[in-house]
Amino acid sequence: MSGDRSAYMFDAAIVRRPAKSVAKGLRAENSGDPTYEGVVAEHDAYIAALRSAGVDVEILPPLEAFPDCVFVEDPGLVFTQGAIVLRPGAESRAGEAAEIAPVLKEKFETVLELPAPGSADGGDILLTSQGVMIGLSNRTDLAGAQALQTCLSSLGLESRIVETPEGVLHFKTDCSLLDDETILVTERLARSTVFDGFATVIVPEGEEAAANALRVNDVVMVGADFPNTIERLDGFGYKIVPLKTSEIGKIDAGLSCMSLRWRRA
Ligand code: CIR
Repeated sequence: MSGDRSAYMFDAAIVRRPAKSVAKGLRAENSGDPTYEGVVAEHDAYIAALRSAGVDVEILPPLEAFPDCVFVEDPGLVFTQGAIVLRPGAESRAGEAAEIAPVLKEKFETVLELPAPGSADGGDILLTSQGVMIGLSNRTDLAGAQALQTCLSSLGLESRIVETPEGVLHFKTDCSLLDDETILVTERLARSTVFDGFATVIVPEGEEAAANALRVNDVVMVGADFPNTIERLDGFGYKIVPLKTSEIGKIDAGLSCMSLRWRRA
């Protein structure tokens, strides 16, 4: 990557308030609807944690027409070098791109739009100290991933296309950056060679959803319902901020998906 700075140092972020329609959010399996109040409480705690970690957070208004709009990570990508408006792979989320575009244009001098054809979700994109990884999934297809590589390269960012395990929503559902050398990853993703060249911490069995953690500056935000993962990371010396994710977890979400984060130039 352009690489003189850590991939987890952020001073700015965008979040979007949950819509009342969030109870209708997409999910692979139904374990009951999340409550609006519950999602709001989790979202409020998340914003507070970002702010305590030293990030300026701008809060966008909810979009009732888009039940999944709180997952603002998916329709866009942001870097110090510029932003990219993506094309979300789920039909019900496609319109979120047009909603995030003007926000990004206000904040970044360079804003690229993912050229057609293909789709790509921000949840499939992991920024590391060794470049950007683009996970192929049901939301990010090869055409979208290749188009994204062109955009990233014009921002001066190197990237490579990798596989997401079968049946997993997004690449980052199963992994997150812990520091410049280390990835938190599920056993099933660690079995591939994707993270050769990195150290890995494997998420304990039964806590796979904990893999979508979020390193921000000095802290690692981790789902509060995953005590074994928290203990493991604590043992490695990471400063953990546990955050409740049980409501958003019902609609297949974790911690990275609720913000777009970057370090200002
Ligand atoms: C969806 O299926 O699109 C939402 N219910 C969850 C999106 C989670 N996004 C993410 O992890 N980046």
